[in-house]
Amino acid sequence: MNRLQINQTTLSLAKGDITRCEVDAIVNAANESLLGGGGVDGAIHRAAGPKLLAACRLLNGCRTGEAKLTPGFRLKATYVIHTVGPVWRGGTHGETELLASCYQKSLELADANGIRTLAFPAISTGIYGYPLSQATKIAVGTIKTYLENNPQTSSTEITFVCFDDATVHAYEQAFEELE
Ligand code: AR6
Repeated sequence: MNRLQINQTTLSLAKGDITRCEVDAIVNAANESLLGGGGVDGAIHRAAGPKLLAACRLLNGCRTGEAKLTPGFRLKATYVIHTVGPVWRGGTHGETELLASCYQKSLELADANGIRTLAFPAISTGIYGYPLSQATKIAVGTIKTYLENNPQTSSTEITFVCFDDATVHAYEQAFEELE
């Protein structure tokens, strides 16, 4: 299964490169400096161009579990929501709550800005080492709860953009477990 409908919002999966998404906002899996890095963060900064780094410099970083908004500059996406996932340290350092907070705060920021279409990467599951099956369950579960509790959300389409097959599979499993 790769699609869920919750009130007015469709939650779905896509395989590909998030920098190419034609959506109102893409989410960046950033670090606390917000000054760029590897993985999806590096790809977003390369695609958006140097103005993104200049905009990020004005934000004074971002704490883990929080989210901040910039324009998308050269991206097709109008905005980038930068959030900072937790580094996996065995699961006993508040990782679950911090990862859930990334999704929650990103959705709140999307609503505050009237964003309708939104794409998420699998936050923390690359360089930060969060186990994929646990991370995807938190992502889907947190978003589902948010949408159930916020029927007036501006989001109509939320996509999990997966860079590889393992990530697609993990989201499919997470969707199935909600049924
Ligand atoms: N489109 C979609 N997903 C992608 C893309 C892309 N273009 N590139 C990578 N991914 P990661 P993290 C996937 O490592 O674990 C940076 O240095 C990737 O396969 O990007 O949160 C930051 O500055 C994985 O599934 O983010 C931080 O220091 C997912 O995106 C640190 O990495 C997240 O992997 C954050 O680590």
